[in-house]
Amino acid sequence: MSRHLITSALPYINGVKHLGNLVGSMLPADVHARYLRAAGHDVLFICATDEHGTPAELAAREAGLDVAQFCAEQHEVQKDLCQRFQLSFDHFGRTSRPQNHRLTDHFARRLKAEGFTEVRTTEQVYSVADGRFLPDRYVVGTCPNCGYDRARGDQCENCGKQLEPTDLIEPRSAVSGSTDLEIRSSSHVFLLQSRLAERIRAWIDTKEDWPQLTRSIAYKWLDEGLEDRGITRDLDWGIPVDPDDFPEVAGKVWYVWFDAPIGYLGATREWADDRTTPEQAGALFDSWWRTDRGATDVTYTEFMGKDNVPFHTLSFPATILGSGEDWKLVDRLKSFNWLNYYGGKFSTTDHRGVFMSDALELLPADYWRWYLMANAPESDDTSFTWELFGEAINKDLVGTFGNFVNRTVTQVVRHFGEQVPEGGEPGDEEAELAARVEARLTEYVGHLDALEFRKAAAALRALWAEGNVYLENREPWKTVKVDRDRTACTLRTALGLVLVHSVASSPFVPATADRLRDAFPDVVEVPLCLDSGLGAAAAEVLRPGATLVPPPLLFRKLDAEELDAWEQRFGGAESAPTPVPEG
Ligand code: B3M
Ligand code: ZN
Repeated sequence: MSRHLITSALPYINGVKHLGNLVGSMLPADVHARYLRAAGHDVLFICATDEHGTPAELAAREAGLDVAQFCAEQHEVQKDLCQRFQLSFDHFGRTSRPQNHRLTDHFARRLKAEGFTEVRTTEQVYSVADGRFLPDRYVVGTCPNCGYDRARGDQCENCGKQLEPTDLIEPRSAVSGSTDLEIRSSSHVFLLQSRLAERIRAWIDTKEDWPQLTRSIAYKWLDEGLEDRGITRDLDWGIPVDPDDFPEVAGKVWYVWFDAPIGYLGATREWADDRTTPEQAGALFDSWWRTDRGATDVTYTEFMGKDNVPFHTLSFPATILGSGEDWKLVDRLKSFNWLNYYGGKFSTTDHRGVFMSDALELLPADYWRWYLMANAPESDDTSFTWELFGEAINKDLVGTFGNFVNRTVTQVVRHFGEQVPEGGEPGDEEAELAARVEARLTEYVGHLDALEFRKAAAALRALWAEGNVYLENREPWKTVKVDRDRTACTLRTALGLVLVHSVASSPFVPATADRLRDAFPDVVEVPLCLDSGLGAAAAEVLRPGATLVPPPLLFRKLDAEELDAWEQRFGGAESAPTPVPEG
């Protein structure tokens, strides 16, 4: 048994997440957490809503709510959706909670003490009409490079050029549209990342097992020269800077990307505070995060979309390393490409694509979990289409998994009643099946260990298929007329495989797995470990005569009409935004 700390990128608070967000962080993190628990490990799985920054302020304003109230409501909305998707967080916290405030203050103070901060004066755009400084991306105007008239102050979306807000022609506020803008100077705390670059590079050099996608993004930034970053902002909403530590920037808040990753620790502290006494909470928290206080045996794995990689390979490690304290750094970092919707982006603002709330309105979580993970955008961007979705459900879940379970249970109940059939002795075919199941399980857990989710899903699908092959070879529906013992042995073996499936499938389709496990009330409490020996263990615990409670139909087939109707409702290929012309 080993100890595993798992975090998913923290979903931003400004609205319900779409399926692309889900498959790029929270869902694979959950599959990993469930796998490790099923394999008998000690797991702490942490997530939270990421609540600070300008997008939260603007979303609150649009909703006509005070930002704190908006965040409180949206936190509950997201928490509920996560539960309904069966995301098995040990804690789902909030970056706005006091625990995160305290830790953010702590890291800022440590960075200052170690000489990694500096207060600098910057020139920034101030909107007179809005009465506030505008972050770069909230200044819009015409791109000096290509003439696109909605370029943002940080980058032109059309030609890709990196910009400064002062480069824009006819700049205006994205908040109000006002052109009454001024350049004012403002002081900010800078994190001196340039001084930490060599330490970060040396640390990344040790991560030879990281996926290529992750490493190449990190090295690209290091090779371009890691720049010092402003880590405070002129906003009202955020974690206020402690004026005793940084009097020059009193009244400002920490930049959202400074406090958000600290939120992994903040949410862990919330978890510890919830479950033990104040005296013990600190030690419990430390045992997961402080390598000098018990966390040396913890493996820490992070999950995120590729756009978040620089923050997790460079900025957050800079915070950790610069603190001069022995905090845990990430051991394994799994990043994902984009899931697109018919080749175009899912868009929160245009409400393009399928969102977590929409999905659950249509079908139970397991349908989505399976489709998304079996087609996870690991090596490349992938596209959601209703056709592919229908195929994954109808072929894999209905045709392979559901069909095997259904045929087995139907035959058992029809010929032997609601119990594990007695009689007959396993022979060569059962031994061969057992060997194949063991090989499939070895392959499956190997891919799960390697965080290769598509390959793991393919191995699981192959394991499901073994059951159908076995039934077709043994033909219990025919043999029952001539050889009852042989049939009993076949169906008992098949039921053992159903029990195997209930454990093996639990990371991907947990609700279905639970329903299958409930079919065997006599062994529902018996621990079965998800490893290569699962097949033998299941056969061992499933004694002849044990009760079988026929499970309800596991999955229903999706027909062409409903898939068409959903495509109409959510938009298909024709809904892709027309690409903006190049250059
Ligand atoms: N909230 C993800 C995003 O909205 C961001 C992740 C934070 S992880 C510390 O892009
Ligand atoms: Zn441009």
